[in-house]
Amino acid sequence: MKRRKFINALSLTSAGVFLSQNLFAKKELQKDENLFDLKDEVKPIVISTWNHGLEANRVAWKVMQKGGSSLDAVEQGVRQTEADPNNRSVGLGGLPDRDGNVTLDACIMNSKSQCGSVAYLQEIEHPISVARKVMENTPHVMLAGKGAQEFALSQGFEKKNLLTPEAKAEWLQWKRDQMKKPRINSENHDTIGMLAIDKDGNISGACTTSGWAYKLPGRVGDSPIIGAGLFVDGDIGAACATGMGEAVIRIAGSHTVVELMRQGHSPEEACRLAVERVRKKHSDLKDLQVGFIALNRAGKVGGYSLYGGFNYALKDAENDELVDTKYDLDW
Ligand code: SD4
Repeated sequence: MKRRKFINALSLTSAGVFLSQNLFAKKELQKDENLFDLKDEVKPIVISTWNHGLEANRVAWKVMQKGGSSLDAVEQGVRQTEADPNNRSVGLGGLPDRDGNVTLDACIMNSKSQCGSVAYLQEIEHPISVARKVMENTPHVMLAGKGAQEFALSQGFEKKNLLTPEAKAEWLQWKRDQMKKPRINSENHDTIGMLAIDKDGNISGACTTSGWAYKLPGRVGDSPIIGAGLFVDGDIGAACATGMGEAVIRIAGSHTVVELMRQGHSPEEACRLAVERVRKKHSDLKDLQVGFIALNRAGKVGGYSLYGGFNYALKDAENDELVDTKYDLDW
């Protein structure tokens, strides 16, 4: 191609790209305006996974009622679950790995895309608060293992034995049962993921778990991974995940849900499409439970799971309830 022709072709192509980019931007904007009708004031709402979310939501709600931010609300909300010794999958009382060590994963994120996370943290009761300290007091997003524990101690957290006698007894029984694989959702539920929007329209999310019971030592799930277990985009909304973390990581689950909302899908439909993607990427769906919940910036919420039995707790000025999600498969 002669030089002039090449330059002309180039400028035509660039003009085309510029034009289509502009059209695209316009289309995106129109879509957003349709999707998020923000003419009405956004009403605060908090949702969280599973029935332990009911209590946690009430704590979060009180924080927002007193004028606290959604970030404070989700942190305080899930701390309630972390401190509950009767909960076998979060914080104190969580079931250990196959060697009997309780190892915790957690992360937190806000509307400004600020986030913090801890993985494989041991002997600290409130990983969510350590994750928040990582976000606020370090230049990093994620700390793991011994370093995460040392950081927690340096921030004033105290060591505590998290393996309660009851959880220890269950672990020993599991060993006697020849290490059968626990089924997520019926024997091993579950992570608490919480999403909230406050009166100022700020969205935040938190996710905390002791992970897959009797996992291989060193295993880290989706829950501390920004984009997998939790994702927040202040322009769009937020999502979090529960279930088989490996499957959630493979599709960057929570980020996928938020991107689907960006494309114009409702929270429930975005969660359903993410579940569909998990189905497409796995040939063996046996015992592969995953569930997502989502909240958009207009305060609309939804959820969806692969198998039945998943629910989320919802709290706003009028409601305090457990919502069963739609799902694809029966157990
Ligand atoms: C994990 N997603 O560690 C967590 C566990 C969970 O339902 O949510 N179980 O894989």
